[in-house]
Amino acid sequence: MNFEIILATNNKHKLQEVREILAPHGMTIYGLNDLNLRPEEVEENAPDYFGNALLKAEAVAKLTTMPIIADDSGLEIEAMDNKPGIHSARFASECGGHEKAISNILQFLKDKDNRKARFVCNIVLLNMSDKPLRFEGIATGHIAKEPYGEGGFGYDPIFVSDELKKTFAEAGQEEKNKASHRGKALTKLLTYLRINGKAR
Ligand code: ITT
Repeated sequence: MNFEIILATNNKHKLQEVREILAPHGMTIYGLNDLNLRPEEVEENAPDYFGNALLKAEAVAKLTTMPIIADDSGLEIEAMDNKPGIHSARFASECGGHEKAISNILQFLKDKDNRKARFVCNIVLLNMSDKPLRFEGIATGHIAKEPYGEGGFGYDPIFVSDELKKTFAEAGQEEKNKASHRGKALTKLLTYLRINGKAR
């Protein structure tokens, strides 16, 4: 039987990416809507990605004993003191959406030589062992001069991956999953689940 796990997110793009990566390994990934779970709203005010992912997973753990994963991620831009970082979602909503956030970033970086950036993802797994487990993935790259590509979501159109030599929005989903912060964190999670006989 497939190993069943819940992804504690309101972001349908994350759900799609996590499913694509984990489903081929004998896992069924449920979104909150699939199980009619309505966790309390979480204020993501922890000091780091792990803390925020844990808050999201714990809100769902109040409602079920099933294994839960949560993802907290962000875009760190060197010339912006590694911002927006853990506040990437907040930054986008304060700007009025990702499109506006992207144009603000491009404006800020206009005359900057250093365009280095990285995406960071922390996945937390709850209800599998006596303590929460953390899996981290990092994708390095730089910020493009303008947005490129139609795929992906969020900040993908301006993030040029070192590995892919193009933006995540120009990459196909499979390509992005191989090079992305989320893909790398989930590869570590998969290793753990395989060792424990929960994934192939
Ligand atoms: P949940 O908290 O419900 O999971 P969220 O979208 O609010 O959904 P985060 O708090 O982790 O997720 O915020 C992540 C921010 O970084 C948000 O603005 C995303 O659009 C962006 N982001 C994360 N992963 C990304 C990716 O793979 N490509 C582009 N942008 C990404």
